[in-house]
Amino acid sequence: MKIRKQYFAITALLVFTMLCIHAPSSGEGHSDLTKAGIIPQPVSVTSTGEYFTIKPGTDIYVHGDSPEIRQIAQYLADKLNVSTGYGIKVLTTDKTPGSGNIYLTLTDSKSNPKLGEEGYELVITKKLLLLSANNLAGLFWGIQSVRQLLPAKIELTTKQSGPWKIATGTISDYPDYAYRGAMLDVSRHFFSVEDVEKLLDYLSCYKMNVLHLHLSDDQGWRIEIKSWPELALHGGSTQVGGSKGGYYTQEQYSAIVRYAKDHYITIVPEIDMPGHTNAALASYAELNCSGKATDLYTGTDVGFSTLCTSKEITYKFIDDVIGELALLTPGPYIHIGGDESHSTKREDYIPFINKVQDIVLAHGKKVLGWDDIAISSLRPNVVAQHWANVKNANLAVGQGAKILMSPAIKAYLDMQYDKSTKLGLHWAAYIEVDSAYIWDPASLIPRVGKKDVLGIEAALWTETITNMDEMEYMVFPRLLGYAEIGWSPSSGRSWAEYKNRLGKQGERFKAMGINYYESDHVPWVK
Ligand code: NGO
Repeated sequence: MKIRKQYFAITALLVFTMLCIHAPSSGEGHSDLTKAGIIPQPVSVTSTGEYFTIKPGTDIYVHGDSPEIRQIAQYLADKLNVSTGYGIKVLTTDKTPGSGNIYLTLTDSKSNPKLGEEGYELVITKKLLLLSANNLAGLFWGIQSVRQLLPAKIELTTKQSGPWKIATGTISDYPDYAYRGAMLDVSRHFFSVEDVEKLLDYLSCYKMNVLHLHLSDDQGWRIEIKSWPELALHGGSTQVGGSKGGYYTQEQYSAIVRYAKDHYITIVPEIDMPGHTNAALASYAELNCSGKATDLYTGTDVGFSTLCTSKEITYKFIDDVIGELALLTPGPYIHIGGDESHSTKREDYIPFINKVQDIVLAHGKKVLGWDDIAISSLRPNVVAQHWANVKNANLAVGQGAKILMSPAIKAYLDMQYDKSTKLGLHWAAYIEVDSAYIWDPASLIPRVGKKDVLGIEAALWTETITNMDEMEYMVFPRLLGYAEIGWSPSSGRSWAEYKNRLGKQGERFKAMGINYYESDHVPWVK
């Protein structure tokens, strides 16, 4: 009897220990791929219940020798080598590599058309981690999934001990919306090239493919324009609160664009007009109807400035600025602002916006503008960015335009989480992490459906945000929700399920050194 009791106790202990090993708390080393908890949630995941392990001797093989595919493979190797310390190499092959390796290959888009431009497939067996896609962007997004399949310590910047296990199975994944972005206002407070690059790193982790830079406003002009040098020199010299501002030289701006491109992100530059233009009006007297330059502005009011819409020189100025910007912009869009032009008469605003659209088109770019521009005659392929006015969104759709969804009540990253948040504003709403996630761009506005929506953009205005730490606090963890809304199918989406996946990301944020808001709505895994 005693022996049986002891036997029972030992068996129970063994089972318990095995359960502990097999059910790690944070997804680390989980053998069930469907429980990996990737954000954004992949379209389909099936598990085969075993592990692929990255170990000394693992290399990354690429099919074909294009520099771009090697660059993507090297990006993965560089990430893995820091924390594994394995010295993983990038090698070229034309046949499936041997056991224990990673293999990146481009496939014929006809063989898997549903993956589209940005989708990817991961087939993970005990022997091989195979990542394939129709295009380079798909491979790059697939790598972001691989990062999240590994333990959080993969993100640390010092050598860690393994094991580096990835559950086996298949992931087939592609985005719901073509445009998945964020906006950074570098005008109210200036952010350096390094800061912007850090933000680009973060966006790419969650498969976001656009960064919109709000380059001019009342408080600062942040891009060098060679034909109008005072814009940056004088108009960029200060910022909110009166401290020193800054601007990007064209070389620096091009470096940002290149860095973004290497992360499969498009930069959308914005020059806001005819309102939000005090920095320009302070730099050049001739842009004012009065012929007198204004003072630089370091407060946070809106709606008091306007370009002089009746002067010829105004359109020469715009043509010069858009011309230089278009040459710096490989992406399709130039954003013309158009919001809150409260000091421009409606009868002046409409022809102004019409003319500016034509200037952008003449420089070979497409027009993006805040939804206010919908009262003008929208040219073909214009995109209206919805932020506050539902009527404008409907007006835009009525003219055949697509909508980019940035509703301030849901997607403004400068909105406070709740009453206790020290940074940010709350004129539109308090946006807790759950509220940021629980909405659908295809049904938020009556009569604006999925076919009308180009995508989603989360906007960070920076009246109160002065540095990277503060930026991270407002961005994380809400950004992941926006990324998921943009990428994953909306069917079956639920906060109750998402919050657990988000909770597991906390240790990744920590490993990446991100200053995030530890919302008590989220079950953080410590
Ligand atoms: C508004 C305004 C911006 C402010 C922001 C603050 C738009 C499109 N124009 O959004 O100038 O910075 O709110 O939340």
